[in-house]
Amino acid sequence: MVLEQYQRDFISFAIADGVLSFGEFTLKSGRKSPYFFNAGKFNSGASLAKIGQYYAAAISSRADIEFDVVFGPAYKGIPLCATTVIALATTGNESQRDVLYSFNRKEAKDHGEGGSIVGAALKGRRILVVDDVITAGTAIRESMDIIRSAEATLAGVVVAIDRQERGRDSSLSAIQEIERQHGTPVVAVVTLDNVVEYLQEQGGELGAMAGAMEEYRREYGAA
Ligand code: OMP
Repeated sequence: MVLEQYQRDFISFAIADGVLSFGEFTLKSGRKSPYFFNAGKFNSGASLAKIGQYYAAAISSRADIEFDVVFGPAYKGIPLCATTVIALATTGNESQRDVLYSFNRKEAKDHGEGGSIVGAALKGRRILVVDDVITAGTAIRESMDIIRSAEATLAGVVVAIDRQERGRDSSLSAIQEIERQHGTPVVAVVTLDNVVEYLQEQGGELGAMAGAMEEYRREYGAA
């Protein structure tokens, strides 16, 4: 497995900004993880601009994914979809340069323009969902429901990190399940394997973290 330069830059940047941290964290699933990825810590203009470029790089690495709208599920997906389309406008593949974006409200608005989607309408369009992390897949399935009820098509999903963990009931990861059940491509800027490889390359204190992550992977990793 070859770590691309943008992936190496992304991991280094996520560690420096405290987005990727090491310790003991209890996940939504109840698992105790030696690392956590907190996208909410991309909280400055400069870091938001950069994260958009990493998502754009991951999307551009898959020219086969054709989409009209980048959709960011509330709340964490809202700045992510905006920064991603801005980055695509300058660095995306030709067909990805001028794409639309939208996001949902958590509570539908019953006055003014009404509805629960802000930005580009979804109906009849091919939608690329941008999100932070998929672990068990609960959050992403909500987005899939929104797209289905809007009579739109799910073209793909892009996340910052694929934790490569199996779901509760199968040996597949939530991402693998989505790919198999819906035929939907899921792209990650980096995977857990990429992070472990990066940490091993760095050695020292960071290298020591790789061992704990591999141990976690042995316990909870997807097939
Ligand atoms: P699922 O909805 O189970 O797929 O979990 C995704 C959510 O877990 C994210 O949207 C976060 O709220 C949270 N999470 C992280 O943000 N970073 C992690 O490294 C791990 C989790 C998690 O709890 O699994």
